[in-house]
Parts: sequence; structure tokens; C-alpha cells
Amino acid sequence: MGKSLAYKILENHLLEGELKAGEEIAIKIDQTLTQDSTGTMAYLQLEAMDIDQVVTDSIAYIDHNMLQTGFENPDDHLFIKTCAEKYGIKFSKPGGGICHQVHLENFAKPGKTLIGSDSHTPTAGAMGSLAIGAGGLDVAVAMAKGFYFVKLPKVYQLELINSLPKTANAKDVILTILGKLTVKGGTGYIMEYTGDGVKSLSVTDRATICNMGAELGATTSIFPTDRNTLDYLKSQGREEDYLELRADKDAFYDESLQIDLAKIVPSVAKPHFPDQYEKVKNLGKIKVDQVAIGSCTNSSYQDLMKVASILDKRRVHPDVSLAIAPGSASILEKITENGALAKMIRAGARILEAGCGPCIGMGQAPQSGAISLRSFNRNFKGRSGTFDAKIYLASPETCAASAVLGYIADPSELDYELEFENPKTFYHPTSYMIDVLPKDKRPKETIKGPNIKPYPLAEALVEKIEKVLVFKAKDGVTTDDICPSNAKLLPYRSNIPYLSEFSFTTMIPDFKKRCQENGGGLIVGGENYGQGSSREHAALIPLYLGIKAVVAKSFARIHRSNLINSGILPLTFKNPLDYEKIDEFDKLVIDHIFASLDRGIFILEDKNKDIRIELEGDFSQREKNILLEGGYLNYAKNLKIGE
Ligand code: MIC
Ligand code: SF4
Repeated sequence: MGKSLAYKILENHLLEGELKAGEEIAIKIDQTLTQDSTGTMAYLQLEAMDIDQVVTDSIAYIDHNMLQTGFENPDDHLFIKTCAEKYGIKFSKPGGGICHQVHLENFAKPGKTLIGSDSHTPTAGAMGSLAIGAGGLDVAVAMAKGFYFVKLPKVYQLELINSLPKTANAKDVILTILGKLTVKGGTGYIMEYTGDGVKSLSVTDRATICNMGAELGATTSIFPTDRNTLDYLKSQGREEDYLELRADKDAFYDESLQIDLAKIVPSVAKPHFPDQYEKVKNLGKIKVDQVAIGSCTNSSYQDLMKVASILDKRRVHPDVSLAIAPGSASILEKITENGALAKMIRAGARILEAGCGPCIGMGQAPQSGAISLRSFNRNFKGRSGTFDAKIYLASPETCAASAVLGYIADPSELDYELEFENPKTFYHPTSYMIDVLPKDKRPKETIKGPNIKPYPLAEALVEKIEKVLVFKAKDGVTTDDICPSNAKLLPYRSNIPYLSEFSFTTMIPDFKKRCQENGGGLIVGGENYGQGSSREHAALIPLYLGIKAVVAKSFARIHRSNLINSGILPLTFKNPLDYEKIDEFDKLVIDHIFASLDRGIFILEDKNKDIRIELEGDFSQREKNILLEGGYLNYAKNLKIGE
């Protein structure tokens, strides 16, 4: 039986372990990326590893914390810049664009491995790169040592047939897949795209699809390479990076789903999760107050040209605010040069700088109770910066048509032509990219502003945990709940004590107080606990507040690793119905932890109810050692692999 493309790349990078689904393997990492909202912490951890220079081809992007309403964000940018200079890392200045878009343009390479401290790192799968999102500490270790550990996922084949109709976008494809498989459907899988329909999709279409594989919970997503990949690389002036890659004809896949592109129609994800699928046509005329176009999902040159074609000679509805953030300086330069930007401005759009912007609530929070339609990838409650706003996700075409008509509209309601040429070459924003400094020019010290506080250090596991259940959460807790992020809070990503004030405030007002009054505690959660962002702050805050274990029905992959890296036990109910038996503020005991770690079965005693509940903790030997040694930083310092 032949191999999938994903397994071929993994095999080429295997350092330790066997290619058996479910086994933990160590792979060689070729490239890393960081962004600023997770990067400050990642670089503090890199500094703690006491190295001279990184061993990977690494890029530090500034794209999230762009509003400079005080000294905090610019101080963090400077800290990251000095780290990049000191350790031999390329630096993408603010204004250069969103990390995933700029990486696709300039660095993503077929057949290479990439890990990034951002959950949407798999966007580079559009280029046939095996790209995985991870916590900042995992990325710091990869930069210092060149390896990354991952439980080998199974492979899910998505066979594409036919081609998209004019009004449908690659976004509608991934929204359709999310509707079928849900936000948990990709957990434990690599999503691999195959079939005749692949050739009808451009690299940027493929990037949209790989990007939102993160919302499926998948480890990563990947496309084969072909003529379109070569043309894209040529347009970016790096034809020599092309490599033809595809799965074997008789490749083995654990699961398979066929998607007929011809049947894809304009779609939305309704509030408040990306899998709340509905066809635009079935919505009725939902009035919109705000429309936002951009983000690492849909801010490519092609997407913005489609938007300009729809807005051409039209006017944004008087009741709508339309914001557009281009994905990169290179795209902004092209749409400025060819007049597309002028069409957007004439229509009344608000043009933002190239960056994440409203996607992470960095400005453009909608009005109270607003309906906001966005070409982004996440619509969790509160993420926009306005708690009672309702966010719908859609394609850039649906967004543009809706901005004009004032309600969520199928783009076919408007007449427009999509005839534009793809540029033969793009401008290369070297002005925004600072290359690796020669060794003799590198600074000896990094510069840290006063907002950068020491991060909490994990403690070695103890034999018995005896704590109160300080919070019992429902299904689908996101990292935006555990560590809310918006323009006011993002500047404190290097200040865990301050951030801890806001933890879980989307759900309860007094999580921190509960922890303080009870000397820390335990958290209980439902399905897919910790879905969403890769931010390790969602583990560092609980660590800081004395949380010793999180018991849930299931965990999202990156968050589970972040908990282990921070020395917090992530355990699951053996019987999910046991979730119902325990209540907030019950006294809970988990004893005989060392022996339980070996058995993989833990016993939770509820002293109030006088019951015992079986929990599971399926840890690899490395994960057990991390927990026993008090976190990944301690464990990784002296670790060597593949030598
Ligand atoms: C996000 O989209 O949620 C973010 C902001 O890009 C995060 C990273 C972060 O929390 O800083 C992500 O996706 O990993
Ligand atoms: Fe930035 Fe939004 Fe993409 Fe996260 S999802 S990297 S915030 S554009």
C-alpha cells in the first residue's frame, strides 16, 4: 500500500519513533515562525535556553499587536527585534503583513517542515509544506534544538472533484467541510487534499482551505504541488524552490470524504462557532452593521481583486462600516498600483494596515449588539472586542456584496466580472524584512520594556492533589475564554499576573478570586476544551493561579500540549457521563499520581459526594518526564535527539 504525501514528508524528517498512528515521534524542523502576540513569551523562553543562535530557518513576524495606544506593544516589538538580531532570526517589521500570508509568499517550501507559534501555521500546507501550529515553548525548543514531538496523526483524505462555480470561494469549501465534520472532526488527523479538483484551485485558494483546517482541530492540512504551485513560486521570484510532490496512487488513508466543488455555494458560519454552517440563501435578509475583509484566511491578492470587482462603481450601504485589511505589503502595493485600492476607497471602505487587525479584536470592535460579517476564521463570542456582537464568517465575495446591499447577501445578487490578471511578479517587500545579521553585528543583549514580566515556572508533579473544583465549564471552551484577547488585553501578553484578572471572564466574573480563595484548584471542562488559538498563556495563567489539573471530556491538541509543558495534568473522563456527577466547589482528591501516571488511569475522589470517578491520562514517556520534571523548559534544556 502506498504512502500519503504527509507521511512521505514525515518519513523524510523522522528523528525518533515509528510511523505508526498514535505513536509519539520526533521530527526534524526546517523552519519556524513566530508572531508578536505569542512571540514575546516564546523568546523569553528561548533566552532561558541559553543558546548562541537558532538552528532552524526562522522568521519573527510582527502582525497582531499593531495598535500602539501605549508603550507596551512597541516595547514588545523591540524586544522581539533584538531577539531576532541576537539569535540569527529574520524579522518582519510591522506593516509587512500577516505572518501566514508573508510566509507563503516568501518562505514556505514544498516538502519542508515548519512549526509556528500560531494555530494557523498550517496555511503553508498550500505549498506542500508540512506546517504545524504549536505553543510558544515548543517553537522555542524547535529553534534551539531543531526538533518537535508530535503524536503521529492519522490521515484524512479529502478528495476534490470538479471546479467551483463563479460566486463560490475556497472559503465556502472549508465552511462546508466544517459543517460536515465540526470543530472536532479533524482532531488527531492530517487533512490531505487529493483529486482532480485540486488543479482548479490556486495556491491562495488552497491556503484558505489549509488555514481553516485549524478550526477542524486538525494537526495540519496539506495539498500536493503542481503547475499552480510553480506559477505562484515564479510570481514570487522563487521558482527554484519548486518540488513536485504528491501522494502515491494507492496511498493509504484512514478516512476519506469526497467534495464536489461544483456543488459548493456561498455559505456562512453563524455565531459563535466556525462549524455553524448555513447556506447564505437560507438565511433570510439579515441586516449587517459591520463587514470586515482580510485575515490570514482571505486577504490574498486574488481575494482582494474579487472584492474590488464587486465594489467597483458601487457604494457601501449607509448603515454599514466596511473595513479591509490586506494580507501583506506586497499585496497592498499591487492593489495600489493597479487601481483596485482606489475602487475600494471610492466605495467607502476603511482601509487598514496589513496585519491581523479586527480578526483578533485589534481595533474595529463593532457597536453594541451588532451583526458583523467577516471573511475571517473564528467567530467566538467576545473575540471581536464587543461581547454581545454576533459574528458571521463568510467569503470575501459574500462580504463585499453584503457591504453594498446592507444584509447578508449571496454575491450572485449583484452583477460583476472577475476578470483580472494574476501579476507575473510581485514586489518583494525587502523594506519590511530584516535579514539575519552577520555574526559580528549581532547584539549581545536584548531590550526588555517594563511591561515584560517574568513568566510563572512550572513545578514538579506531586503524589497527591487535594483541591476544590473552582470552575466547571461546558463544552467548547476556547483559549479566548481562558485568556481573552482584544486591543486592551493583547498588550499584556508578556504580563501573566495582569492577564490573569481576565481569565474566564467571558463565562464567570470571579475565576481569579475563586483560585485565590481556595489556594488554586481544579477545572472541569466538556468536549474540545482549549480549542482555538495556540496561546500558551491559556496554560500559563492557570499555572500562575495554582491550577493543578484540568479534567475534561476531550482536549484540543495544542492546548493539551501547552498544559503538559506548563506542568498541569490534562485528564479525561473515562465515562463522559461522570461529568454530570460533580459540582463546582466540591472538594476533589487525586491520589497515587506517580503510579497512576504509569497505568494511565487516575482515580478522582469527590469528597462532597463520596464518589470515585475513573479518569484517563494517556501520556507518552516524554510527556510523563516533562510532568515529573516540572515543565518542558526544565526537561528540554539538556535534551539531544538524532545525534
Ligand atoms: C488567533 O487567531 O487566535 C491568534 C491570535 O492568531 C492565536 C495566537 C494568539 O493567541 O496570540 C492563534 O491562532 O494561535
Ligand atoms: Fe492573525 Fe486572525 Fe490569522 Fe490569528 S486568525 S493569525 S489573529 S489574522
